[in-house]
Amino acid sequence: MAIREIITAPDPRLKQVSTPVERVDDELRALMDDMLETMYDAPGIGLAAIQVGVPKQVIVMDLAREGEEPQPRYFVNPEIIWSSEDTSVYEEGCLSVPDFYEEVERPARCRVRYLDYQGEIREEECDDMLATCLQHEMDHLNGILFIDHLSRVKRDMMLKKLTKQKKLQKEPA
Ligand code: GNR
Ligand code: NI
Repeated sequence: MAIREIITAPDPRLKQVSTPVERVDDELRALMDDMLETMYDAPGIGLAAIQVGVPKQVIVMDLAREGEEPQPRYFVNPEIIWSSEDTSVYEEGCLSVPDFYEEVERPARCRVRYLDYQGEIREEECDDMLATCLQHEMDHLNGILFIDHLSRVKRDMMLKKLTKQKKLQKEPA
């Protein structure tokens, strides 16, 4: 397993639309293992493959709280097959948008069909943090960041600060 570099905005790679996986094999499981390790190291509660530069429909997640048993989850080729009319609002963050947190409104519940770590087809009804995180990650697979759900003014201000931050990191002290 290896920790991979997480891409941060603004970066054109984060706008790519990810393509479906053809086969869940050992090579794909190695990617999922790396993604999980990268996510735990960050730390974060979810990660989409495009965040490490791989435009495949792969998501890893662990919503266990500190001190609880780890609960790694893997979603390959996820499809949301139903979303609730009622919505909920969560304060979201993103490893690709470091240090910014804003409230985002999304369907409160959804039903997802996906392939698991073994390549078995599964369906699950999601609510609460699982619904929010899954929709956040599915957005990544479509090249969308949580800041794309905010007003243009807020988004542009964040992108400007992120660009400035990147410049400062590149320049010698
Ligand atoms: O670690 C993360 N926390 C989080 C909090 C609220 C809503 C979504 C998330 S996902 C984020 C990790 C990440 O960037 N996944 O793409
Ligand atoms: Ni994210």
